[in-house]
Amino acid sequence: MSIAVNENVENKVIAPNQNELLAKQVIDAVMAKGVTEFCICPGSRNSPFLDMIIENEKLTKHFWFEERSAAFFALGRTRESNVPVAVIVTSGTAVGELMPAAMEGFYSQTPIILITADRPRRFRGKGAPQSAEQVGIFGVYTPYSQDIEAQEICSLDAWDCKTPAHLNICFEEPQTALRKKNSDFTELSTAQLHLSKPPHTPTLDQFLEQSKCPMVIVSAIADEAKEAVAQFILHLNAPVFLESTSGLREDVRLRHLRITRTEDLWHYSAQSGYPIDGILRIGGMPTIRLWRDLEDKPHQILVCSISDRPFSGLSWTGVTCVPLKEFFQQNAAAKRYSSDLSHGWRSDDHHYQHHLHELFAEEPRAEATLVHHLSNRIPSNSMVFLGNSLPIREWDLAAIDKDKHLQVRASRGINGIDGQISTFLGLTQKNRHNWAILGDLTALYDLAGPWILSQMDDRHIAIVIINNSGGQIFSRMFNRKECLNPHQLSFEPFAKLWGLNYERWEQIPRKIESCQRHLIEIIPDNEASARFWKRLNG
Ligand SMILES: Cc1ncc(C[n+]2csc(CCOP(=O)(O)OP(=O)(O)O)c2C)c(N)n1
Repeated sequence: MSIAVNENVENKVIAPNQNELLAKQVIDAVMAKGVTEFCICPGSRNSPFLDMIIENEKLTKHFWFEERSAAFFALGRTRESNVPVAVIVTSGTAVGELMPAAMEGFYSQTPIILITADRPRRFRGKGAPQSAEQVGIFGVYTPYSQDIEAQEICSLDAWDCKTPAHLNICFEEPQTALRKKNSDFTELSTAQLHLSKPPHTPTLDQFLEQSKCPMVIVSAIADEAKEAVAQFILHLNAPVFLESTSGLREDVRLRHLRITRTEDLWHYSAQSGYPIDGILRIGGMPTIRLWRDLEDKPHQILVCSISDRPFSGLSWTGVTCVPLKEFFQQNAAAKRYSSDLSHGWRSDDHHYQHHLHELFAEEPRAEATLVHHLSNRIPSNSMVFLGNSLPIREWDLAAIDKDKHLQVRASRGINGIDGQISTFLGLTQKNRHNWAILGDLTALYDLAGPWILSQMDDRHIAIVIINNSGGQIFSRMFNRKECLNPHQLSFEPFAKLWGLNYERWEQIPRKIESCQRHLIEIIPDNEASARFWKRLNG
């Protein structure tokens, strides 16, 4: 039987450094059980634990990027040392990856402790990026489990120390927590707002009636809905961010409305005379940062989500879940915004794009530049699968604008870095060239994926691994190198293992020969990438 110790408490007072306090309480409770060894799988959600554990010299730390192996390693260490070992993972599929070790630990009576970071409870059922229903996820295999938010007690006193235990820790959003940390308690009213009843979900008509400066974001949509959505945006005439998975990013008809700068977007749009007061999201869950910022802006920004998926991704507003093609065909004659309103912003964005292209020339080995050139050389009509956040961000920003009829795909249900090679191989088509672009850790996560190749008929497959020696998406978030899981591995033996033709590129060749079954390792210059981002976004 699962012991759910803490119930949801509404409208409680939130301390400024709540994430640190909560993390400390959990680590203290775990150490009180004699634990001195931790397997750490860094991610953004579990970051409140990291400094605390790394700085504690009494603790032994093992860094992993692959949660399934980390949990099995903890299992082995626990059996060897006769003392429970803890595994700390981030939210999302990282949690699911602990299941096999939990099952083994249950039947072999091995007391590992599974510590999973989660988003605040108010996100549950919302399908927000990298958040899943984690409470009770291991079922009977973790007879002791606790779900804990700030100011609740973490205790392992009632744990039998024989079977795996699960501690699910709900951290406040990093930016909310940081803002609270840097401010006084006058912020508490905003925090309490988060925990109170969500405002109602506006219909499209209500949204258009109320929003004076809206921005549209189009994320993944079905191919059949593309034309109806394009027509709707054209008529609406409001600035739009087109994610590459929308299939509309390169649509010339929308070019004059397309915004490309996403960094500090609130600030820059307002500075250009267009203070965004409403976001109209169309399609899947947006990947851009702006969407996450919205969590902090209830009652400041009006949000209208129209999707064929039932997830709003925000704790404080819902979603209109409809078949997109029919919905936008019926709503094609929506309100029209004047071009004058957003003229300043769109022209500033144009300068930004110019600067971006200058940087492609000046920083030829920056990762985004390499993605730009790669997008140019990938054959027209290819399917392009983007495996993880950084390549997605880079493709959205830097891929060429020419419409080559690429079919861009990504697995953005819950943003896991697991299973990406296999998903790509499953998506490949016989009548297209198929290209995957993956980070090195993402590729390493799915080393067995190419197993299926020998059972697949002939098709053009190129697996591109951007080997930047670790999880560089975290380079701006963590000061500590170990959190990036740095390494010096080469993928040449991996290609050989699965009979793939191997190429190593430091620059993208002018002409790419036909790739039948290729593994291409791209080696960017990390310093050039850092300079690139700094020069682009200041
Ligand atoms: C299964 C899973 N575990 C952990 C994470 C957290 N996470 C997000 S991106 C990332 C690092 C990815 O590194 P890499 O594939 O090398 O890509 P890069 O950031 O360098 O482009 C991690 C660990 C996740 N999303 N999914």
